[in-house]
Amino acid sequence: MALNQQSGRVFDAVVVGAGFSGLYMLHRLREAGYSVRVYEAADDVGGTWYWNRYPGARCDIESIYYNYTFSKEILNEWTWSSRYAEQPEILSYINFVADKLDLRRDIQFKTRITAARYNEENRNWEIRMDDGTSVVTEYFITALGCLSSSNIPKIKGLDSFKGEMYHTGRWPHKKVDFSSKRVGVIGTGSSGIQAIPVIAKEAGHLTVFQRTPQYSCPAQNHPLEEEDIRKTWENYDETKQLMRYSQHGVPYGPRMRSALEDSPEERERLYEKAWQEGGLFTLTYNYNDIAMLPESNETAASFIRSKIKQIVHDPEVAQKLMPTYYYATKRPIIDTNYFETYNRENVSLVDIKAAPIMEITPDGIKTTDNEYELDVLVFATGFDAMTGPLFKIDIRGKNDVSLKDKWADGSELKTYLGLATSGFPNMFMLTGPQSPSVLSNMMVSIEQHVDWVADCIDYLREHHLEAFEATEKAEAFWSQQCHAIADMSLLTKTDSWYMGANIDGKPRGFLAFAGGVGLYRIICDDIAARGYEGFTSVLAHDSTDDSKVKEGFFMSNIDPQAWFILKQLESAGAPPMELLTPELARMGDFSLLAGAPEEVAKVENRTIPVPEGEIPVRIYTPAGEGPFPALVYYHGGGWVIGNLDTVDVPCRMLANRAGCVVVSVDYRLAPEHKFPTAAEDSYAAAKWVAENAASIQVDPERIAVGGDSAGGNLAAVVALMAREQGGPSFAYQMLIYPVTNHAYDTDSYRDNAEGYFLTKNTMVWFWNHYLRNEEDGQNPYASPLLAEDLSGLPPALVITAGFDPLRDEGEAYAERLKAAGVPVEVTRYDGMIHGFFWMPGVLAEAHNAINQAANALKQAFSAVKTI
Ligand code: NA7
Repeated sequence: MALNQQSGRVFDAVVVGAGFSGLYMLHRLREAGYSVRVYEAADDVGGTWYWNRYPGARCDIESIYYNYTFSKEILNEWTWSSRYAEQPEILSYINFVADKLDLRRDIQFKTRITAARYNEENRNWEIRMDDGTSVVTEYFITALGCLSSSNIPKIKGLDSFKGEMYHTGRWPHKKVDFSSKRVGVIGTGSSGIQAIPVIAKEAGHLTVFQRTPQYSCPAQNHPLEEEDIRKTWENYDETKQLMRYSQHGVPYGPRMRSALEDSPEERERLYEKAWQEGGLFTLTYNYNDIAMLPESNETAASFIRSKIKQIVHDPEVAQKLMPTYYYATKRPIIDTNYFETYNRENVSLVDIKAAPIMEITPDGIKTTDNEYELDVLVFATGFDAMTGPLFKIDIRGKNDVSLKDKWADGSELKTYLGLATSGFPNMFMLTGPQSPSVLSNMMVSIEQHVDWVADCIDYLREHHLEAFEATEKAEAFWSQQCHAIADMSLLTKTDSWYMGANIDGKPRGFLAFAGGVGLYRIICDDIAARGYEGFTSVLAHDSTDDSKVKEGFFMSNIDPQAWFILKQLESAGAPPMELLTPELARMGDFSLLAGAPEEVAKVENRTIPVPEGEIPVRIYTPAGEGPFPALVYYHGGGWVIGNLDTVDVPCRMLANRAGCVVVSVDYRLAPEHKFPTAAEDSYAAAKWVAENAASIQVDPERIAVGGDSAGGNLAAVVALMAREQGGPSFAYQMLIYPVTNHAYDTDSYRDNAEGYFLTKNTMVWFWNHYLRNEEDGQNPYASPLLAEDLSGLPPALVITAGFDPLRDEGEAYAERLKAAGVPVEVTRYDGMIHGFFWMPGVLAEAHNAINQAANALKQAFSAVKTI
């Protein structure tokens, strides 16, 4: 309160930084009628492109995609001169936009924000500037850029150097004259690799001090014709959509093929073609597993090493330039004549990993084995990325806790969506840590963040909500996803600035969301559509609504992990099943969700006879001495899709955990084989197990039937058939979210009609393929819930999922079984979605359900034994 009283003007929003993100944020909010002030330390707009003026600085994303897309007019009025624009041209573009939208009138330049403090009572922020003034704002928005805090390593003697010193990220506005001078460059990241060939042309002698050799591919930069640009944006909406829902923010993506699927010759041909074409993603996009599998990665890495060997004449120098880390686990680099530069007489390379820098002397650099006299020293040593710029401001949230203290330990860096963090209400971070930002085309990430924040602020105003804050639960969840996704790739296996590894003492941890900009957008949009789940807010003091706090993390109670998987499936772009042919629908591969198959003592594929033919089965036999009890298992998939592989993982787990033989049945599918084929095949398979028990080490007295979804339906139907058609008698029926009735009129159908995972339309599509006619739907062998009498059936386990159209019919069946005197254990997994039983690779609850089923089977089998 006291702080606020001393403050000057009051704004709806204060934005820090006038780079691409700050400028668009200003525009969006101003257009919506908010009062906004932007503060910028520099004396003009540009952000990254204002500061990084070093020779050779250019963008690594094709210029035609490295511009704002929010305005067609702006897009049409600007023409890029080359494939990869140089820094001066990008800065001109930013100036052009700032002029066009008249943005400067709301920007205060040459002003650095030193502190930002949240006032809990007034629910606003006090922002302090380096000129001693302060203002108050409801929303505090950081548009600081991810790479704006330049890193000059603390090398002994740094200040003693008599010559000129520069950092690429703080380059002077005047031209630096290298002619005839002895120049040293420390650092061979993107900046060093862009600057080195240009400096080499001018310098008397250039010495490059390299710590880690880098992979770099040619940019193959070339002038652009206006026609090229026009063509790109001819299909403006489509191109924009492609970029927005892509992995990296460009309108193309990787080929869906493993590098290991091609012959070495074919790989070589494709890599060579990519090398000639140039570009940031061209080489990696040949395959979709280069950043995932070490063996695939090595194919690309060794190709680039072979190129270095070809280009660099001196084999010793070439050897020093050979990188060994996993390719593309640092941001890939594209260059113009980088490796060729080492063939120049006036360039030498010093390996400072072999002989580290001891100190900087007044005359140059002293390494453990030599001294290098220098007139100019250039630091191309990168940035304290992502968190560095935030920590330069003393940001304090609730209870006066500073952001720096909150994230002091790397493992504690937690944000929700990279946009917000708990304890810091009404603060938004544009392209913050744990957003896709640095892994993408920044322009796509920036526009998405700005649009989301602007829409969010509109929503809060409309609903009279204040103190908008991420919950601890939400940020813990998000951070866990960020780590899990990064850990699935090779990204975390390399020391890089993505990991915070380039800064001494900086806690290690992957700093970005590696799931791609498409998935990220889907997630952010969904969270907004659900009323900003994962955030809390408080009703404004003047609101007439008497409920005080709007709560919410996943108010719907869906398990966040399950929800996350749904979003991933959505972003993979698979169309709803009902729009596909059965053949196409059967091609879906969900093996990642199932996880790695565990070892089972024996797994055997066989065919068994059924009426009019034969069908495959897979028999899993656990370790130990038989005869074993057995579970005859029917996979799900609406009688239309699914096979033995779909349920391979849970079948293995059940065999091991329940200590039983599992016979997984590949019954014939609809629509080729309509009702009652699947039911009859399933019954025949169960009879076969009973009749051939001895030959497969099974005790015929202890056989259970089970299945999930349509497989649950078949298990229930087989139990009915056995009761009515003379056996065999089963010890148990295990029904996992079973289909039990050809009807769509339950609450769970109403609540979950549009998904999650299984929709009403897909269920209708399944039933229509399965049944010959409406009458079949009334047949208890299709709809066991309609059977007149359920007495005398085997004891049952019924598992249902909270977010599943089939929930109520499964539970209704359990109730009817109970009413008929059948012992039933029924469990609803509240936050779960249909299909979760075969997703142990990604869902903890799948493990719980499989363990529960295995225990129930064990008990049922032992009950039979003791009778
Ligand atoms: P980078 O990619 O962080 O590169 C910095 C370079 O400086 C890299 O070669 C580092 O070697 C080297 N470095 C850093 N600290 C030291 C010390 N103490 N001694 C010697 N060498 C050091 O920064 P850039 O500016 O090139 O690029 C940043 C991003 O801008 C880039 O990824 C694109 O997204 C655009 P190391 O590899 O750490 O051994």
